[in-house]
Amino acid sequence: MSGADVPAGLKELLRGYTVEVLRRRPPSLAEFAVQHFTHVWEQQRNDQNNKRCAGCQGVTFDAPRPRRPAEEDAATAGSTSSKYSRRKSVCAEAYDPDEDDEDDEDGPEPRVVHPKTDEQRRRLQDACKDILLFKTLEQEQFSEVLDGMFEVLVEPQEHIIDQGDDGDNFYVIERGVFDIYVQTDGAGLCVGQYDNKGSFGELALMYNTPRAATIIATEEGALWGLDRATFHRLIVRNNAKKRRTYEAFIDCVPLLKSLELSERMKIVDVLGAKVFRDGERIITQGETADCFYIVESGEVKIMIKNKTTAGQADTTEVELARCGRGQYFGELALVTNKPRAASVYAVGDAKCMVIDVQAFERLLGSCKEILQRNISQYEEQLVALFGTSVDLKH
Ligand code: 1OR
Ligand code: 1OR
Repeated sequence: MSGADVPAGLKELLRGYTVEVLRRRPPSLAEFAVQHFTHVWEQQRNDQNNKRCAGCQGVTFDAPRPRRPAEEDAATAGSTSSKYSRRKSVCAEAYDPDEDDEDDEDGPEPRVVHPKTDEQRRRLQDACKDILLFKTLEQEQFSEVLDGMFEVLVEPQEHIIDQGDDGDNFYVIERGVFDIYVQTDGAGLCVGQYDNKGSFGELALMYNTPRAATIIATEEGALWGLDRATFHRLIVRNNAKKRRTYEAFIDCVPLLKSLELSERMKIVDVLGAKVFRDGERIITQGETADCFYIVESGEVKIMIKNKTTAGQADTTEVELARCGRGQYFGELALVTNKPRAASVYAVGDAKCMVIDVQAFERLLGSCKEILQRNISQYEEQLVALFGTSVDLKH
């Protein structure tokens, strides 16, 4: 066939597909081709639509719901983006954080700023200080995130998110208890709860999927929302960097070996990173658990409180084990739904990846067998060490 017979763009199209195959190594080439070319096609359509609608940011909002007091405040304070309007219809943009890396040809997108009083900013900073998704952001990006957040007051029984809807905002909890419901076979099942801390609503925005769960306030509360466009610009782009940083490391974490590459990448997308100084306590025995750790560098030691023969707690601690690079800890309380069984301290400076309990349950369910097996080993070691037999799992 002569060069003139090859339709324009074909080579680039096939080259793009080949590069993605080599990079992602999908299990099914045909299935991946469908996804890849659908994505390319949708992007071309979006580009055309965006050109037709100059100035439109490609996001359609339904009629806004009635505003609550906090939203009114933000609006009258001159905030610059849409408020708490629920997103019903969005263009299907397939997810690829790598492609999201650069500012588009039209230059950087406008920065969204919701003005806040000093008191609001203080409350916001406090609510955001432990949010894992923000832990790997540069300072500049983090302050853009804070600028872009707006306060949302909620009432008891209010549905913040409904499963199946398109994603509009990401939410950080300032206060309040929120139930997580997942619909299976027509029945809604409460699968978990956020208790006055944490965040939700990231999945639909990260992967352009319908909302995966329903979130209902059980009492009056307060949230901070971040709109989809700002979330994309700051968090999803940062995920591309995170994937590159952690790809090699996560590939050699023994616990995660059995997962598909795409599943391992989903773990990277939601993890946070924390550095602990020599001697710093990471986990406290007896406390309730809300996350799980993998050691990225350095070492940690697991210490358990000594029991006297009378069965009373003693303040001295005994070292049970150490964990180094690639090893995990803090799974026991999450698997057993019990308080932390031991305390954990950094030995020298230690950097850990942190995964919250909801992501742990969602993403590591298929690793439960390995986790259970290791917990059985703890039980055997306990017998050898203390001569006591304990059933840690029940
Ligand atoms: P989203 O944008 O899909 C619903 O909107 C949010 O609920 C979701 O993001 C998560 O932030 C949050 N499965 C799916 N989504 C969950 C889950 C969850 N928990 C919280 N969310 N599971 C429960 C794990 C305790 C797995 C259920 C099978
Ligand atoms: P966690 O969520 O209970 C403390 O928080 C963590 O320390 C725990 O999860 C485990 O990851 C770890 N051997 C090794 N690691 C342990 C042990 C253990 N207990 C807790 N962790 N044991 C065997 C003793 C020779 C003691 C079992 C009670």
